[in-house]
Amino acid sequence: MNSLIEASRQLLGLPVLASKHGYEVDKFIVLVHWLMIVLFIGWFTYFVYALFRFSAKRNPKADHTGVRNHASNYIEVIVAVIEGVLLFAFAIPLWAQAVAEFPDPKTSTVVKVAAQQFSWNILYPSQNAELKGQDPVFPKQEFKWVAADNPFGVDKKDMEEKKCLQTLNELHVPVNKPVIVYLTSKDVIHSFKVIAMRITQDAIPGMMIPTQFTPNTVGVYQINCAQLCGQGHASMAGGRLHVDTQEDYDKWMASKTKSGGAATSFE
Ligand SMILES: [Cu+2]
Repeated sequence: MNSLIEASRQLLGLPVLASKHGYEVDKFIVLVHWLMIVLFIGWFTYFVYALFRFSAKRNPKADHTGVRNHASNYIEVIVAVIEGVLLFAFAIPLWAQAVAEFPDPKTSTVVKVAAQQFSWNILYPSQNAELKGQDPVFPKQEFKWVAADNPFGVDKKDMEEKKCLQTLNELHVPVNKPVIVYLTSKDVIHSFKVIAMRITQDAIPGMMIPTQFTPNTVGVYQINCAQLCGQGHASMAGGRLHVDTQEDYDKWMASKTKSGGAATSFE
């Protein structure tokens, strides 16, 4: 079964996969495609058959009785059963697993992401050494502090004291460690999509929605906006997820926060 799934992944040309749970998503995509292929071949064959069988030449007089057997009913029931199996045996368990295995923030890389027209703002929690291994601590935030140069509405002084890093379009995470992204938006509805991680989550103004994944391959991956959000929508594909080795990640973080506080960087 697994080699058949793998062969199908290759045949469908599914994109690069770099997260732990992603294979299960691919498996589901493959199964849905198999069903679609079978339906396509079935319908197309019937279409060609109908062109000849019911041509005006062969049937000069209309038949008002129509279909006399129940083949189409049986086929519909079979297709519905297969769709039910896909939903209850694959899709729902996949989702239930993602919810049940929500990682512990203490042992995860936790970031807040605020989407805006047309980029991704990323806020890291306090990098103070004494806080490592504890629940992430973010700077104080207020709606009234939100401004063009302060998308998270943070208290800048508090941010400096807590050594919190803010970046633009550049999300670094260490490999093989769960990542929790708390998503929101500053303006309209966006959608945070990292294809290589097989995650997509809407970013909605006024809400803070968590999404999670565990990257398992070092590399640089594109962050896309999957919700048409305005004229510059396409440029949101400029977001980059850097999956680093723990060593490289520590180096990057140190280089950004070494200035001793003012750890805000807008690149
Ligand atoms: Cu967008």
